[in-house]
Amino acid sequence: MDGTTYLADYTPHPFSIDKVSLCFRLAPGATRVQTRIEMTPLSPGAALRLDGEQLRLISAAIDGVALTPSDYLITPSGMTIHPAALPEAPFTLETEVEIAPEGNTALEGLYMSNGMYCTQCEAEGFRKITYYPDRPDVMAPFHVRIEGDLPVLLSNGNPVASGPGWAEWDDPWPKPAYLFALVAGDLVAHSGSFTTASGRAVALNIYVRPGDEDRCAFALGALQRSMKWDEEAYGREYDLDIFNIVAVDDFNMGAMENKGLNIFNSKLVLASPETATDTDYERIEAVIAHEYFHNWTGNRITCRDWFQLCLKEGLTVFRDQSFTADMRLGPVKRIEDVIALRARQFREDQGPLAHPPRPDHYREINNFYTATVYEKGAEVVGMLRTLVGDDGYRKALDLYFDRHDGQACTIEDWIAVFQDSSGRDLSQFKHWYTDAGTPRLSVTDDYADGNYTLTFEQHTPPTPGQPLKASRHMPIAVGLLSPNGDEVVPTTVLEMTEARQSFTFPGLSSRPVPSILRNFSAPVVLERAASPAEQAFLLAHDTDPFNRWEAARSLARQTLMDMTKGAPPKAEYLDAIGRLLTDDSADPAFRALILRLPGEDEIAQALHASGTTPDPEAIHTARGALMTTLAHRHEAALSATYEAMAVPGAYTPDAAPAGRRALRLAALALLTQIDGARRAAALFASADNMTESLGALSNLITAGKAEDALEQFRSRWQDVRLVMDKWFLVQASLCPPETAAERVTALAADPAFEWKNPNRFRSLLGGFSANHAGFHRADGAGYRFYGDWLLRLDPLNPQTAARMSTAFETWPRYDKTRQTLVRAELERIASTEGLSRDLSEMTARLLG
Ligand code: 0A1
Ligand code: ZN
Repeated sequence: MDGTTYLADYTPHPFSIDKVSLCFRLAPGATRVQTRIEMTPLSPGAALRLDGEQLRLISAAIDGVALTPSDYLITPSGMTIHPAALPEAPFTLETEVEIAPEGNTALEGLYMSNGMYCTQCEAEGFRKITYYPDRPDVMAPFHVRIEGDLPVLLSNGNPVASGPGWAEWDDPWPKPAYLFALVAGDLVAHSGSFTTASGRAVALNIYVRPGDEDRCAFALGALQRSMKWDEEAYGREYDLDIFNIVAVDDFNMGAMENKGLNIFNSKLVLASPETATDTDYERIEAVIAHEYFHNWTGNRITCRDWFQLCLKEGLTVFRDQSFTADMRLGPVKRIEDVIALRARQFREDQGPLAHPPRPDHYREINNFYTATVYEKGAEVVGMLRTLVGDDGYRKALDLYFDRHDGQACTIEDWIAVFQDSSGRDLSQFKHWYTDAGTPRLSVTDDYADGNYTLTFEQHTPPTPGQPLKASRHMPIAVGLLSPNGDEVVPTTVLEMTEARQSFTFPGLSSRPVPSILRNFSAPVVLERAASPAEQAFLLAHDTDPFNRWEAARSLARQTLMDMTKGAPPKAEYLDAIGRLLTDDSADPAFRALILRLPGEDEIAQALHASGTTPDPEAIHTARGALMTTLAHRHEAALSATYEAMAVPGAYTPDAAPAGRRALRLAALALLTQIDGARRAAALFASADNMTESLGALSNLITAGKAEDALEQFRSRWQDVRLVMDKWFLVQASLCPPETAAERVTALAADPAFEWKNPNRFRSLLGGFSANHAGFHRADGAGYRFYGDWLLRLDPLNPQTAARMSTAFETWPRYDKTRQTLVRAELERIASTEGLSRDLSEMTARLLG
């Protein structure tokens, strides 16, 4: 395809960049950027190609001599200096350009958010700031001078000098341009410090807009905990005198790991009990950790090219997941991660957007910041750790840091450190990086003469461009239970490498019950026809918390799938929930996870995988009916749980009280089906924290009794942007599906719908696409509403428009009528004149 970049075409850059000095003279409509690059030619006779977009060149000179227009060629994507104009020895290139941050609505490069200047350079935003080889394998130390009449002027590295209206920063660590950052504005800092293991004092600052400083304490604590954890778990210390975080309201993603100057979406920094939910707190801690961990996995060791994105992202997600597991309840965190993996990554892998963790071509790299690169990338790292063991993993990581510090690396380098440190051959394992698709793993068992044999078969369905799949090397963690519930074989990791493979456990006095894929040891779909009785047995007896939850989940899923075809709820499931509700030995957070039913999209995914076309209305009805049945059946226990889980005293976001609130709200969701929303209304009136306030409001919306509460909520929170995002989100995602399209149309016309703000846009549109039956309404009104808004956003912010288009990725699952409607919508978008490269790549891939 035109404009496609291929992994196979990689060539090293023909110049080394030895030092970069930047000087910014800030002005909203016309910022001047002077750039001085010291470089050495590595390949005599090569032209110098510099990326650059939307720049107005003022001047260019080499070694102090101005270039004339015949020395270079400028195109919309960059500048090429002819070889004849270049010295053969090291030289200095100086340029000056003008840019307009004020008009930058795409939020890439230098832009403005509420009067504050900030930057976003990953993946290819630096080219909108100055002419530069904007590729991750070009690493250099940066010196930055900022001139602007603003109280706070920040960049990467350490501060070296400042005065009224100017500041200079020096970053000694060579870095690629995507890690460059600049922030300037009227900001206040919430400050603290950290002393590293070797005694270096690091100043910590969280910069926010005046008025927000009282919502930063949790983020600062999370940063300190992250710094300590990385020292203990990975032996990694911080390497500058200062670490700054800035919160911005307009941001396309969650946060960004710029060296020494992380920039965050304000929703992932600001938290107070009144404005943030338990889930927000957990996510803030995880993302603060994620960005901080990038300092070593991403910054000190970066990616050779953007195809290697999962080298930094998969590993860093794996690290942040391990961190959260250590800070909170490990098994609960693992279950939450698997729920998210299935909801986002399995869904992606089963549709037209499937791609490997390491793709081999792209048109727009921003379209590859996906669940596959991030979450599946993390699963692949987890499998490596399972294969080499905890000590082997630490050894491999030590080697990785020793061998590659300061380099831009590939997945091959990464696999090599595991091979070299463990002596194992991981060539077959590499398919996890290069192949798309979720393997299906089926299993049969046999018991004879004391020998129990498990036989596995693996098969990966075709994905776009990859019709045939090699067998994967997968760790399958298995335990065996005796019929009385005792564990007779503790967790054992079986290594499957063939398409079909058997493993025998000798010396068993009776046929055991297998617990397969413990802790979800490989990201596969386990196809095993376990009876409801066996699932209930595992839920009661398995020693592996993940598989206990998994047993309940598959019982619930199967029950719901059958109910969409008219079957009654399964007795084994209803009884198991009753036992769990009164099982006080189980942690509340764990019980909450079991009590919460699979979402409608998960049921649709499961129906499709089993060969049935999902009917969104039937799924919605079945899910509601099962909730009502559960509520009637267990009313007394649910009510007792609801009362018992009330958390006395002042709110804290810790895991234990958060788990109690989660269980309380899970019970409330069922009780609301039968109590006329009495409890939800009372909780809404009395709640002193956002977790319970929003939980109560959500239930009132589902019950159709929220109009007054929504008004109250709005009048209380109309000036707090992040809370108003929630107001949009809960209505769009939870309102009755039959009239959801009308509801979101009305919400979109509300003056508070500031659609140019990505958080607000995502709240309404993302909320609506999560309203499964509403979005997929049979008349296509949902698709049309959604398509209209993508088209409206695209000219301003193509990156967010493209990312949001993934709502359409499941269209091949549904009936012909819906398929036709979605295709028509996608074709309408694709044929729109002037469509961005981002959205046109997405629509082309979605259409297949
Ligand atoms: N590296 C960041 C993700 C990120 C990517 C692109 C962005 O552009 C808007 C912003 C952030 C991370 O993994 O957190
Ligand atoms: Zn990341």
